[in-house]
Amino acid sequence: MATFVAASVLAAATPPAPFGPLPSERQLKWQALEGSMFIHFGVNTFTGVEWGEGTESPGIFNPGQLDCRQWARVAKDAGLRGIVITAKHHDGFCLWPSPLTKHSVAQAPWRGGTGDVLKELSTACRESGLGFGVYLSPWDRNNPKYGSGAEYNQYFASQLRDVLAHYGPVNEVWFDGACGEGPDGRRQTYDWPLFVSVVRECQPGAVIFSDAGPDIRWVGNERGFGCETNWSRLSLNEFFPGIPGRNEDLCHGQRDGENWIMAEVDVSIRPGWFFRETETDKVKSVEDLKKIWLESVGRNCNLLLNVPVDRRGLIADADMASLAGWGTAVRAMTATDIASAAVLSAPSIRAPGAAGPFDPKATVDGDPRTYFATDDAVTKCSIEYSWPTDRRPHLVRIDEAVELGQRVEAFVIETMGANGAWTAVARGTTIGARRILELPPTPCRGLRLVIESSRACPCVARVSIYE
Ligand code: FUL
Repeated sequence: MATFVAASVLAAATPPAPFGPLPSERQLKWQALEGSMFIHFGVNTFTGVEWGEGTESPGIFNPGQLDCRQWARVAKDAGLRGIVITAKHHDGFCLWPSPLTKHSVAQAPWRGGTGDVLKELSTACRESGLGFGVYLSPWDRNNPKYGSGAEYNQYFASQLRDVLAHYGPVNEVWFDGACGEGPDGRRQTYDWPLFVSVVRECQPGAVIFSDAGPDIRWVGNERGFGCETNWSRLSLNEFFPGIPGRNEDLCHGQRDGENWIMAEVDVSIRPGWFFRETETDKVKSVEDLKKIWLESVGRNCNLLLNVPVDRRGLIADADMASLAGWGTAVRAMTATDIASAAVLSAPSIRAPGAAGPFDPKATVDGDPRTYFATDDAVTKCSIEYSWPTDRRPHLVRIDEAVELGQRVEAFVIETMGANGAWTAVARGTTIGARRILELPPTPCRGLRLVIESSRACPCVARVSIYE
């Protein structure tokens, strides 16, 4: 008999089988960053236009006080974990001394033509433990080869190699889908498979962003939100960079998409992507940034918050003030997690037992690799957190164990009042890497996560209940 019990517990303790497409190592690593800073900087900073024409003189680029360590400090204080810089925007001006063109910092008065923004920024990011990413626009309004077909594609591939080979680890490569006219009115057909292969060869750890992945996708808007129902899935064979008319799909993901593709929310702290003095009174407020955080990081997306550097080469005071206030606010909002001090229970546990690996404790142990799970056949379940005295949680965060795929489709957060009755206080559909929900400010003695619908047995890695 004893042998039989041990054997059946062992059998039931088998981990759940993966469901649907799964994230790669590089995707998992990137997802854990949650938020990064985007920096648009270049000749447009000095002309005030959004899309330079490629005819700007490198002579205008002279950010006399440029300090990448300031950028890194501001990003870090705001709680962001990486920086992605426009190494080259559509105007073709290169922020590094590219040997392949004369349209670069090497022709600028800045640092007497010996400056290299990518070198200074990659060093600052490494020193501060931030990820370092690059935006390299394939659309190049300066390069005479643009529009030539294979010749320009080879040129762009060499330029990519140049950027990816000389500045240490790059964690994100950002491809804009824009494909306009070159200096002589010609358009280019981009060789995406070639560009992707160069990134894989030079920086196998870097995720590649575009409307069509192959690692992470655009969220379909530049206003700072992900959709409430958001699958980290997309059938890549239906998409290409710059694809028109699919923004809804990009926002929601595709429930039955064949590839694992999480969304990134890119949004600017100012009305434009590049710095303009005239927009300094329109810098987003701490409240605006909090809303963006809840609706991006809190909706299974990573945030890429653009903070354009000014003509001095510094982040301006107004932007710094909003970012610092926002960082402080998010830290305060998430400082007190009362889930780990709660008494935990769940009516249905995979392989129940005193220290079962799939026990609800896994949701509060601070280890993203452990998770609560139910038996394979159980797709509705709940986990309850209770306290001996009244608590006032204002925010709940739930993470699925996405290394096993995305499963949950509908859930409710209920709280228990002093009279012992349960009331639904928040609802959601998908969870994914993380879902953060605000709660009404009513006291409660218990809170439970009720999963109403899941496509396979739920696997919950984390529940944080912030008071
Ligand atoms: C767009 C570009 O055309 C904008 O200038 C900006 O860089 C934005 C992030 O991507 O497609």
